Amino acid sequence: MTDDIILKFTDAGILLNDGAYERIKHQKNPLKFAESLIKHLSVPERNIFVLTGELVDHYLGSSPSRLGHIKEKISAEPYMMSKNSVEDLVEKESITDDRFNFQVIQDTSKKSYTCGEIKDFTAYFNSRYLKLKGFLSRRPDIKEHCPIKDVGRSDDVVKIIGMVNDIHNTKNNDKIVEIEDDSGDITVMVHKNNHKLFEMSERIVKDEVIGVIGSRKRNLVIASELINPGIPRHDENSMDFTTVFISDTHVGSSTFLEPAFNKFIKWINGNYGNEKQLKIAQDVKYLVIAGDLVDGIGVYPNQEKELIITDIYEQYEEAARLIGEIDDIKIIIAPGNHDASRLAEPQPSIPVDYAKDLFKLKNVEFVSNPAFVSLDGIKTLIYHGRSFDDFAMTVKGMSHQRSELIMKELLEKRHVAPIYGERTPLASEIEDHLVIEEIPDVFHCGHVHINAYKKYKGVHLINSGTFQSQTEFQKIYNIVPTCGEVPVLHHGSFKVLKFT
Ligand code: D5M
Ligand code: FE
Ligand code: ZN
Repeated sequence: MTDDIILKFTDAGILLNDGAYERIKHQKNPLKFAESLIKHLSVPERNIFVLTGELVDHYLGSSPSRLGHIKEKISAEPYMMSKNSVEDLVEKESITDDRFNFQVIQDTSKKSYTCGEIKDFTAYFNSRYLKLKGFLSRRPDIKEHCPIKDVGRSDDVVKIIGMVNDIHNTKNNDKIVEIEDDSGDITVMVHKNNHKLFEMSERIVKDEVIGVIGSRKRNLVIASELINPGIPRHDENSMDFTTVFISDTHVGSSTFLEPAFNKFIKWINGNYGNEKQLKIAQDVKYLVIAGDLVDGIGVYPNQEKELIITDIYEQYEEAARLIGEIDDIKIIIAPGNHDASRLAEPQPSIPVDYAKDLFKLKNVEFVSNPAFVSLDGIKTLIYHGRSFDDFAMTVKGMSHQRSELIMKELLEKRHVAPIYGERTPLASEIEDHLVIEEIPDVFHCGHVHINAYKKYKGVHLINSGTFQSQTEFQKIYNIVPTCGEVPVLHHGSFKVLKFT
């Protein structure tokens, strides 16, 4: 029954949020109710909508004329995600504190359901293709593109947009990129002697969407330009406060550096550090935690040998005890691959059941991975960084040590995890939530346990390292972590404070 309801809506291109699903499920005849609701919503083709509980309420209590309003409301906001719905689930005294202007712009927690049908898989890639093609189509250089199936009809300059199916080198070491769109597929060749272009082609990954300008030669397109969806240079927003970025604390692990973390907590509360550091602490308004708050259990073989707390609930209790010491600062927590959230990305926020004590803290907000939030107008894209493993392993010149290069590439590709089916588990839902829809002021990641920073086209790319010393697993991969080095944006300028 449950799946039947979801299936009916996904067939009509409608996503249900938790509230909507609950209301529909409790109708006398849920399937009949679903059918009549879908009829009234009349979703235009190719658009994906999120049906909220509030809209179902409107429908339940409305006359047909009121339904017109519902239609309007949904149609106007096809991709809008409403505010974090986690608070609906917890009894938590919410703080109405005017000092903070915290807004969730995009959070996928409880917003996405998949019925697990192969159809979802197609819908997922269609959604990705259409969104990324949208960015490319706005670029003057590739605006006038044609469907791949029409390439053979003209010998002129070829301009196409496609999703990458495969990349390999020929015997001569030229690059071959197989791309497809919704009309067909074609082989693109990049000559090794076209040095600059070839270098760019080395950074192409499977399943990203690119634009190609070139000329046709028999059944090949010889590329002269490769185009990313890209980002324009971003104007900086002014900031009269400080935001602190951490990740990968791994509470519960025997390698969690509690003394360093305690120093950090003392500093953030204004009770530790030299004069300069204390001055920074005074202005801290937000603390962002980009995943792997706890070490979790069973994440990799023999992990339990390195655990001090072997119960996930107790790990979160301990995290709540430590973080609960922080006063007067808004704390935003996203999950990582060690947290108790679903592993497939987008990861919904940490489930309430696992982290009750944390949820009770009045100054803590929980968001998904990835999440897009506004901190007093500073737009911050939070992403744990699991896809960095795929980039480090498969793309020339990329490594865990230089994650800022990967972050730059993700921004240009407008997707936080383009490679499908490798190390990063992705949920094939009917909408691709991993597309970077809006340009952030700050792109904050973790996962690699190594600090990194770069200002790219006006965007702060920050990797916040770790509070965990090297594990046995990381020894095998030769990953040397930077521990207790905390990046901050102090009135817009980047600084690192050390707590080791
Ligand atoms: O990741 C800790 C570190 O280990 C980080 O630098 C990434 C690396 N790592 C984790 N999983 C993998 C896989 N599967 N391949 C390669 N490198 C990996 P953490 O998420 O904290 O365990
Ligand atoms: Fe980690
Ligand atoms: Zn991680």
